[in-house]
Amino acid sequence: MARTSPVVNVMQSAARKVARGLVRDFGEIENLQVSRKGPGDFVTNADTRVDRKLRELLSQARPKFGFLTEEGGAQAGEDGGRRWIVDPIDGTTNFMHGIPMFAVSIALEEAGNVTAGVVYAPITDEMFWAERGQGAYLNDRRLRVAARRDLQEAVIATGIPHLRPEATPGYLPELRAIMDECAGVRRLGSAALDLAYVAAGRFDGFWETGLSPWDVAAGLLLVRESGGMVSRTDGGTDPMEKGDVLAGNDAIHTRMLRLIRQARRPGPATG
Ligand code: 2AM
Ligand code: CA
Repeated sequence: MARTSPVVNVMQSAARKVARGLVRDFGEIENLQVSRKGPGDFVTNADTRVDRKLRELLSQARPKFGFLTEEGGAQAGEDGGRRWIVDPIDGTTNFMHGIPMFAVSIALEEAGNVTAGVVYAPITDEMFWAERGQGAYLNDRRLRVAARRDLQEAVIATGIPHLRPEATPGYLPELRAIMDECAGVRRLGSAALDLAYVAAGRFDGFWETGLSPWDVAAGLLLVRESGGMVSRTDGGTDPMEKGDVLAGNDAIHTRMLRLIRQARRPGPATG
């Protein structure tokens, strides 16, 4: 049986509390889908409400910690070394479209290192959580990344750039290189869940750029604590700071890194 520390209890309980409202809102969104106006404002309100509620719940439990949240930005705390990194709804576009792949992501950063993380998917009621040095879990079950070493058998998740035409020419060769070599590419639309699924061995690998720290802070710890490798897509060691993530078991990570590097290399001059 997995034993949660007091701080992880605080994180899980905050995530579950706000999730109850999110499940209700999600039901409402299914109705709003058919209205002409769509659920846009409703979702923006849900995002800010959950952000505020999480800050309230976490501050009650740990009054001195600071915050970095998607909706509220950075707030210094009395305890300068510790802060919560929070994404109230990761996968907002899915949420808005009535697609159930979204999650609440909460990480605790201490002296620049993420030491605890939870990614909670309200619709499937799956609590992914990890503590530095203590392993990663789905509910009570210990997680390990997938053992598959052959990319041909691997299912790889990615994030396709959207509304960033400047990113498209760089991304397409990477996608092509990976899709030509693996068993299938998936695009869930929530980086936090993508990383949780890598930790759980559902996905064998994941890459995406253009992310923010709150999208990946908890998920990166999940992958590390389930025995996986994480880096930037160029192999650099600060994926969270750059919002540039490559994750998988060591063999898949190495293979993907090589393919992405090759895809980025300028082609031979022609003409
Ligand atoms: P969100 O749902 O909280 O916006 C999907 O590719 C992933 O990218 C999701 O985790 C999504 O988080 C994130 N994302 C979407 N748009 C983004 C943007 N403009 N900047 C950073 N991250 C973004
Ligand atoms: Ca997000």
